[in-house]
Amino acid sequence: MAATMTKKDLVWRSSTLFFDIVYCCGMFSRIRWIFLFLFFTVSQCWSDEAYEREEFLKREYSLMKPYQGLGSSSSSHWDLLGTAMITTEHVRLTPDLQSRQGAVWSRIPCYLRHWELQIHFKIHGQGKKNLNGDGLALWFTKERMQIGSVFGNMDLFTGLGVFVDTYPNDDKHQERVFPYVSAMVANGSVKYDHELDGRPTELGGCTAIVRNQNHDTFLLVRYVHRRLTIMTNIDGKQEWRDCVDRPGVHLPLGYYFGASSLTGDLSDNHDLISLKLYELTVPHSEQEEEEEEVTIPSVDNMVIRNVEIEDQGMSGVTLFFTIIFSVLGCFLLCVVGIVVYSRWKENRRKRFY
Ligand SMILES: *[C@@H]1O[C@H](CO)[C@@H](O)[C@H](O)[C@H]1NC(C)=O
Ligand SMILES: [Ca+2]
Repeated sequence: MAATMTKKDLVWRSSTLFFDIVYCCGMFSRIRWIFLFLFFTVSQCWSDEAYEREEFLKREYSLMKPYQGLGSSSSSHWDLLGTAMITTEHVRLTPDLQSRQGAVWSRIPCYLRHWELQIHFKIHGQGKKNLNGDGLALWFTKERMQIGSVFGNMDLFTGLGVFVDTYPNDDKHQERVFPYVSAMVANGSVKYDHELDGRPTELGGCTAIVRNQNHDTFLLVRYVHRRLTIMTNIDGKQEWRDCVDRPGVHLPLGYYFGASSLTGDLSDNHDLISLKLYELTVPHSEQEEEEEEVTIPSVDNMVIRNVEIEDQGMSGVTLFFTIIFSVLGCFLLCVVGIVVYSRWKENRRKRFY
């Protein structure tokens, strides 16, 4: 989509520039008509491409402007939950206020085998860097409409979660720059570890500086041939960058799309501008191997890492306090020893005189 837009923009810009040149040279009769013809042919081709893409856009799983009737009317394909609120410009999952949870959930389970979800979102607020939170999540899960601790959704979910985590809870692993995008697939018995920012269960991730940006920010989640791909388009350059690419991801059919967000002591506005779901078509021959039905979400060769075991020995802070207390303890022992010794000496002297 984004690429198509850029191409069109380019055609438009170069065409106006060309007109200017043509006008300047004063030869605007024949050349202009030839060029006009060329221009319309070319732009027609590109809009055809865009039109074809539009055909695959599944409106029943997409959320776009205008949001009239969203959540309330019976014809709406989405439900609102918690603090989620509609304006003309966006669906605000949470405002920049403490302790809020909001979500939108698709009403219709999705039975498409190959799909791509494009999310246009905006995270912004008053808080200084790293004094904001907690981020938002996209879901493709068995459950829907549950308020909870995992970016506003329930823990122990079944399915796929993609997180845009804007607050580093885990201050031991400073090497990671936040906001951080990551993905998790769970079968209903795996907890999201908030204190470790989900590290033990993540399939992969990347840093994504998405907060308080003046340009548009997008995320793409693609699921084709059991391959999960996540890309970001957050620099205002209209190009997709790789973030997660993981084969062997097994997701059942008939789950629900959703988006949720949570604020705690720290907050942000978490706004959704659009969610666009595209059905992707793949050659039939390649589909055969995937005929057997998945009932429980899983990822091939996935090991839930125990991050606590990873860092062996004492952390810097523990070591510091251990040393301080040992030194203090020794010092105290010496003082007590000296006092006791001098008392004993004094007593002995008193006995002699
Ligand atoms: C759910 O996932 C956990 C962790 O990967 C695994 O130990 C457990 O066996 C799975 N349960 C089912 C029912 O597949
Ligand atoms: Ca976090």
